[in-house]
Order: sequence, then C-alpha cells, then structure tokens
Amino acid sequence: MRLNQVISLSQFIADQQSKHKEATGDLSKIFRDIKFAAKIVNRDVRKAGLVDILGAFGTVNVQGEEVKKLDMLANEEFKSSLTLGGDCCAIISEEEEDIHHIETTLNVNSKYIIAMDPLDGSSNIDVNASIGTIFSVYKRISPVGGPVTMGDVLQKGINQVAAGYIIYGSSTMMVFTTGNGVNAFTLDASIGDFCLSHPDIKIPEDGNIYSINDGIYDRMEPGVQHYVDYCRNSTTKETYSARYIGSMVADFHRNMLKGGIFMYPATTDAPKGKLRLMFESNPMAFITEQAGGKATTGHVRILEIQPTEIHQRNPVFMGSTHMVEKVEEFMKQ
Ligand code: AHM
Ligand code: MG
Repeated sequence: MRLNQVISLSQFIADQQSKHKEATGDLSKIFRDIKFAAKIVNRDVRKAGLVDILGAFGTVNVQGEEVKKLDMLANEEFKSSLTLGGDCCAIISEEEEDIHHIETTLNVNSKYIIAMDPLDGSSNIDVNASIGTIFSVYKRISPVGGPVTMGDVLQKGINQVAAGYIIYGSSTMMVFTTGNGVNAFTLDASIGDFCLSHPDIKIPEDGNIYSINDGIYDRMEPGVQHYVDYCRNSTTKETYSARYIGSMVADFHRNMLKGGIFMYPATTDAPKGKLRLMFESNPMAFITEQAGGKATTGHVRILEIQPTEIHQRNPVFMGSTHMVEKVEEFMKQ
C-alpha cells in the first residue's frame, strides 16, 4: 500500500533550517510558538458563537468575570506563547499602544521581534465570516541583551525575516514566507497539525477580481475612482468581478489564489488610508512579492517605506502585478 506523503509545518521548517548551516533554530522555535497560539485562537474562534467571548471588552459575564473580546484574547494568547517559548525579545501589536518588552531571562537574550495583528477583520467576528492573524518577524538591530529600542521595532518591510497569516475560514490555514516563496499549511483537526496543502503559491500576473470598499468611493482620489469605474465598466473581453469581505486576510487570500487586486486607498477623511504598515501592509506586501505579485501605496513600494511610528497607516494596492500597475497608471494621470 502506498501512503500519501504528508508534510507537517514542523517538518517543513526543520527541512528549511537544515539547508542553512548558520541557522540557530530560533526562527523555527518562533514558528512553533506562533503555531501553538494559532491553534488556541482557532479553537476560540470555532466556538465563538457558543461561549460568552463575543461582545464588548470590559463587560462582565454572568459569573462576574470580565468578558474579553476575541481580538483581546488572541493578543494575550500570542503574547503568552511567544513569551513562554523564550525566543522573542519584544512584540508590537495592533492591540498594544507601545512596545511590549519581554524581559524574562530566556527572552532577553533573543534576537527576534514580532509585529502582529492578532485578529484582523474583527468586524467580521460576530457574523461568522473569515478573520485572520497577521505576523511579521524582524531581527533586532541593537545588541542582544540590551533594551529593545524604537529603531529595532521601526524597520522597513524589506528587513522582514518572515511574515505570514493564519486564516480562520472554512478551514484554518497558515500561509507564510521566510523569503523563499510562499507556502500554505492547512490545519488537519483530526491530527491537530498544519499540513502542507499549497506549496510554492504564485499570484497570477493578471486577474479579474477587484476588492475595495465601494462605500468610500466618493472620498477616494480621482485616479482610484477612475480605476474602479474601469473595473465596473468592464467589457466582455475584460470582465471584472467585485469581491469584498472586509477582512484583509480573507480578501487577500482569495485574490492571491485566483488572481486579483486588493485595495484600501487614502480617502479625504483618512488621507493615509486605514491599514497599518507594521501589522497589515508590510507582512502582506512581503507575501505578495514572494508570490510574484506587486504591493504599493499606488506610488511607492510598501516594503521600502521607512516607518516613523508603530501604528502608522498607508494606502494599499496589492495583488496581481498587471492589475496593480494599471491602477498606478490611473493614479499618475
Ligand atoms: P481591523 O484591524 O480593525 O480589523 O481593521 C482592518 C480591516 C481589514 O481586515 C479590512 O481590509 C479593513 O479593515 C476593512 O475596512 P472597511 O470596513 O473600512 O472596509
Ligand atoms: Mg487589523
């Protein structure tokens, strides 16, 4: 009998590590910790409708316990797993105002910094639509052992060592890059592990899906409006379909597999856009480029933006290269 070969996430990471003689194994341990937290968040997301974890943060349940919103829980779970793992010296998170320093004896001597959006697309939690976790891994610049500085945390996206997301959709999947292409692992609940399901993903150069919040059309700059008009008025030769969930991970994931463009432009009331450079734009831009696509602000490559603050925002256009180039052309006019 011939068995199908199943490659687990841990096996895959160990194989990759063995190809790099200089690797210390610390990055593999970061992945171990992210995977563990992802499984816990997945469990919580899957029972979100059953237990009292939906609802506003700060309220109290019938037992008199504080009811935490799922995005706060996810934040705590990732922080806890990365702290106990001992291989991460600081975290920046969409849920935290400032740098979260991890000063335990183990962590203080580690070189990795994590940027994360523990639960992106939170407006979709209560309606049972797909949500995700987004993460980036950076190496600190200042010497190991000393205090982590703003300079360590505010690095350009091109410095990412790894980036990925976990999508809690009809199945749960971890998609990531360490700079050698993009691979996706689907969680097999029966064995409790992520297994390689989509090796070496490539974004089609062209696509026919455009994803944008149409409700902000009147507040977009004219170039973006013209591109949206162009997609709306597609001819039978070039037909476009609008698809927008309002969960970046889910919208991005669909477009990466099928070909398309994901856009969150600047608007008159949010001139820098909505999405955050460190937590959403940079990791997704790294994945986009590693899958052969393009990720820009409409004018500049996202990965080359020098961050100046942790919660900085920027406009986002990412996905199939030809589609991103098309919207850029419209924006130049
Ligand atoms: P969040 O981090 O508060 O969940 O916000 C980010 C989300 C993205 O997932 C999504 O692309 C965008 O906000 C949707 O925004 P909008 O509802 O304005 O279209
Ligand atoms: Mg977010």
